[in-house]
Formats: sequence, C-alpha cells, structure tokens
Amino acid sequence: MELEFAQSIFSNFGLKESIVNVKRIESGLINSTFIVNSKTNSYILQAINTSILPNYEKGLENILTVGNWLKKKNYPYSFPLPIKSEYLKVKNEVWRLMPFVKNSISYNRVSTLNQVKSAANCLGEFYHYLSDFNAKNLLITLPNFHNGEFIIKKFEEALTSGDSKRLLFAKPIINEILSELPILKKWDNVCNSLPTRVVHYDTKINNFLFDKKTDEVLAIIDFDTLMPGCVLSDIGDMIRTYSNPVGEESKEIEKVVCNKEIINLIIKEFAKIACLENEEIENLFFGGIAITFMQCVRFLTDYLNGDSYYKISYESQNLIRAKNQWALYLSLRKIKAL
Ligand code: GN1
Ligand code: MG
Repeated sequence: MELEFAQSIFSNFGLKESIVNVKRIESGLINSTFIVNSKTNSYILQAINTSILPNYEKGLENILTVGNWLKKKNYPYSFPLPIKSEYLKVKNEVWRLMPFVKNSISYNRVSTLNQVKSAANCLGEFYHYLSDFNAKNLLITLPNFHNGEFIIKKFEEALTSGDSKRLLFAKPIINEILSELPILKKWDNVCNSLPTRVVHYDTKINNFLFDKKTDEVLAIIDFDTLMPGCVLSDIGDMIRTYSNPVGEESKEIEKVVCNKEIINLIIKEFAKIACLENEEIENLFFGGIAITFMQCVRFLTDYLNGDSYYKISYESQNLIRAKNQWALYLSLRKIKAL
C-alpha cells in the first residue's frame, strides 16, 4: 500500500501524525489488514470485505455497544475500538483504523500450556463480563453464520453446481463428509436448546493477542462477527484451533492430531469463569467436535465453488484446509474430554 494513501486515510480520521511505514499482515482469510507506524504510535488499518460482511454498519453498532459496556465494567483486557467510532468509505472500499495493542504478538499454534490457560481465562472473562448483558439487543449481521442446516444446504448446492474437475478430485473426502452431515443437525438442536449469549464467533488462536514479554493474553480481537448466538461456537473454535498442533494451514495432515491435555485445560479454565449453565458446560467438548467438522465443510464448499470466499495463496489450499480439519475432526471423535 502507498504511504500517501494511508496518510490520506489518517487525515480523514483526524490524525496529524506522519506515517513512517505500512506493512501488510498475512493473517485473516477475509479482510485486508495492514500495520501502520508513525514515529510515536502503531495502528491497524483494515479494508473490510463488504461482500462477505455486507452489514458492516450494523456490525460496528454491535462492536460499539459491547465495547462500551465492557469499558464501563472495567473489563480487564484491551478492546481496541475503531478510531472516531466510524468507518471510512473511499471509492468502493470501507476502511477502519484501530490502535495497535502495544507489545502484542499473535500465534498460529500453541507453544506452551500457559498460553492456553491465559486464552481460556480471557474468553471466560469476556463471557463473565457479558453474562448480564441482554444478547438479544445485538443485531444479527451474518444470518445463518453457524447454522448447520444452512451449511449443509450450501455444501449440497456445491455438489451439484461446483467445479466438475474439483468435484472429481475431492470425491474421497466428499464421501466421508456426507456420512457425517447429521452432526450438523445435532449441532442445531443442541444450540437451539441453550441460552442466547453474546458470541464472538471467531475465537481462533490468532485472534488472541499475547504480551510479548509475559506471554499472557492482552486482548481478543476481530469482532466483525459479534452477534447473539450459542457459547459452543466460541469454545468450539478455541478447541479447533488451540488443540491442532500444526495449525489449520498445515499440509502435514498426518501431524494433525488433537492434543487432549490442551482441550481439557481450555474447558476447565473457561467453565470456571464464564458463568454458564450446566447444560452448556456439558456440551463444551461437543462444540469443539461440531465446529471442527463445520469448518471442514465450509472450506470444502469453498474449494468446490472455486475459492470465492476464503483467500488463498495456492491452487488447492481450501482442499488442504478441509483435509486438515477432517483429520482433526477424526482425532476429536476418538477422545473423551472432560
Ligand atoms: C474467517 O477472516 P478470518 O480469518 O478472521 C471466517 C471464520 C473462520 C476462519 C478460518 C466471517 O475468519 O469463520 O473460522 O476464517 N470468518 C468469516 O480461519 O467467515
Ligand atoms: Mg474474523
């Protein structure tokens, strides 16, 4: 990105600082993200993918409502809010600027159990601080986001209208997935029986920021999908991404085997703090199984549809991602967690 462009966005947000450099960050499969440094401060500049997030204005309302609530309650983590509480339209693009959380770093896979504990505590506190917030006051910005029936329907449509070469190439994994689809119906039933919560909906490992020095979590970020929902979406995505020893992008599928110690630690630490009902606690591990399978189906659907949703950097990336999630799912099916 051109420095002048970033500088013009800065002045539109009322910032007078001169930008020293701009660097693209390669994580995130939907938005485009840059880190922008001035002499004194660092910022995150993001272009929102408006075709995937068309209701970004309502999304901003949700972020501000929840962010202000947490601030009022002295939530003990950072919650970086968009500067001027608004997004900026430039031609066909929508940009936002946020303060960079100082001394923070994110990871694509776990290296210590303390990271797991610290992250599960952070998500637990997020639920704790929002336990008396009426989640039904939040707007639904991505209808059907984790709706099992809907995800099955999209997958089945891809089976009839998807790329014919890719359908042939992915046949073995398609057949395996078909036999497991009922898990997404069970998912819908379980979720519909649980209370409506404030749900982050994207609690994957690299959405947690850790302190570079202490390795404790400073913040959970990326609130584009903040909506009413079911706790299993959040604990499920933590289990999915923290328990995978090689991360969701790994091509070394044989190394994708879930780490049971990590799963038990996530569940124990989260359940201790999150103010949940027993029925929710009993289903936390099921959340991990179902969300992993759901992610497998979502990646495969996108592969069959020609990669129109998730960013890719090589041809079969979405198929590899689906295989990675499938292997993780099989390993999760084999264990009995807390
Ligand atoms: C997407 O853009 P990113 O990386 O924050 C996706 C999540 C998936 C994740 C998989 C709106 O999140 O649901 O779990 O990729 N976000 C959306 O890495 O679909
Ligand atoms: Mg996200």
